[in-house]
Amino acid sequence: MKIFIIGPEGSGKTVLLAMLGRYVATERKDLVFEPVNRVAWQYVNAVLENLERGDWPASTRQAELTTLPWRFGSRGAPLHEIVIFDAAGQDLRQILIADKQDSLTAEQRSIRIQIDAADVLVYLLDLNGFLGSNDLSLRDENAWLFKTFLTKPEWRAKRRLVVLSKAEIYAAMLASPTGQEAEEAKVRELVKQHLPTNYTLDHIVDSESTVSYSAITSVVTKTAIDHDGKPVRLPAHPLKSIGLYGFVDTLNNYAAWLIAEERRRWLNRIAKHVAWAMPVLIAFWFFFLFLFHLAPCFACAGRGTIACQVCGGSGNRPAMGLSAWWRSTIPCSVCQSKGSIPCPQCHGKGKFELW
Ligand SMILES: Nc1nc2c(ncn2[C@@H]2O[C@H](COP(=O)(O)OP(=O)(O)OP(=O)(O)O)[C@@H](O)[C@H]2O)c(=O)[nH]1
Ligand SMILES: [Mg+2]
Ligand SMILES: [Zn+2]
Ligand SMILES: [Zn+2]
Repeated sequence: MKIFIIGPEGSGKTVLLAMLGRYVATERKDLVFEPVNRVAWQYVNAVLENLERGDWPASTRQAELTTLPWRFGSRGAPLHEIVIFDAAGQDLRQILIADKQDSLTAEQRSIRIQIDAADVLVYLLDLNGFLGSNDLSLRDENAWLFKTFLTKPEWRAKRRLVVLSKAEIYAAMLASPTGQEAEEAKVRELVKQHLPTNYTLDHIVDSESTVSYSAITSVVTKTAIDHDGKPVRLPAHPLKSIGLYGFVDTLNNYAAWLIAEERRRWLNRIAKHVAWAMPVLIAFWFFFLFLFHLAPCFACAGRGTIACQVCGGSGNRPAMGLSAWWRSTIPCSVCQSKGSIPCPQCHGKGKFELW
C-alpha cells in the first residue's frame, strides 16, 4: 500500500510521519508500525530527536521526495508492506495548482507520478494556518488547494483522508467527540465554517461520501516564551499524540481492504481465463477422443489378431500321448489351426478403445 501525505508547507506532514511509529510503539501494543530500512529509520529518528529536544524539524527541502518503507499491521497477523512519501509543501502546492505538467520541474513531475500511483492520499489541513493568517491571498490559495485535492478527478477513485492537523488548537471546538463518526462530522463542520465561502460548501458536500475526516495532534505542545518574549508552542515531554487512534486504525483497515481487493481481482482474472479456456479444453478433449478412435490397437498393432500362444503361431502343436505314435503334430484347438486368435484388447476390431 502506498500512502502519500499531501498538504501545504507547515501543515505538519513531517511531524506526523515521524510520530506514527512512536505512537504505535508506545500506545498501541496491538499493532506493529516499524521502518523497514536504514533510510526510513534515520529519517524518522532525526525528526524524533528534534522533537525530544523540544524543537521542531526543519521544513522539508524543495525537490526532495523521501520514500519510506514500513511494516504495518496487527500484531500476530501478516504485516503489510507500506510506503509513505514525504515531500515539501512548496512542491505539493505547485503540483496541485499546475494544470499543465510542463510548468513543473522534473522533480515535481516525479512526485506527481508517485501521488498518482498512491493508494491512499492523506491531506493535512491546518485550519490554524488558514485562519491565523492575515494574508488573505494565502488563505484563499490554501482554500483553493484543498478544493483541488477534493475535486481532482484522477484521485477520486483513491482512498482519501482529510486530517485536521494540530487539532489541540481546536480542542475546545472539538470537545467531547463521541466515536469516530461524531468526530468526523465535527471536523467537517469546522472545515465548512472556516473555508472562505467562495471555495467551499458544494464541493465539500459533494466529496463527503468518499472522503473521511479526522482530527489529530501529532505532538502535544506546551507554551513557552521565545527570545522576543512572544509565546510559542513547543513539543512537550514526553512526546504524546492525540487522535492517532482512529487515524492508524483507518490506515490498517485500508491496508486489509486493499489486500482483499487485490485477491478479489486475482480470482476474477483467473475466473475469466477459465471461462475462456473451458470450451477450448472441451474441444481438445473431443479432438483427442477422435484421434484415439482412429488410432490402431496397441496390443495387436491394428491387425485385430495376435499370435496364438499355445501353438506359437504355427496352428499345430506337438502331438502327445498315443497319437504321437503315428504323427508328430496335431491341429491347435485353441486357435482352430489358424495360428492366431482375436486380440483380447480390442476384441478383434484392431482399433484402440478407451472403454
Ligand atoms: N501545535 C502543534 N504544532 C504542530 C504539530 N505538528 C506540527 N506542528 C507545527 O507545524 C510546523 C510544521 O510542521 P512540519 O511537520 O515540518 O510541516 P510539513 O508539512 O512537513 O512542512 P513542509 O516540510 O514545509 O512542507 C512545525 O514546525 C510545528 O511548529 C502539532 O501536532 N501540534
Ligand atoms: Mg515536511
Ligand atoms: Zn487389438
Ligand atoms: Zn494355436
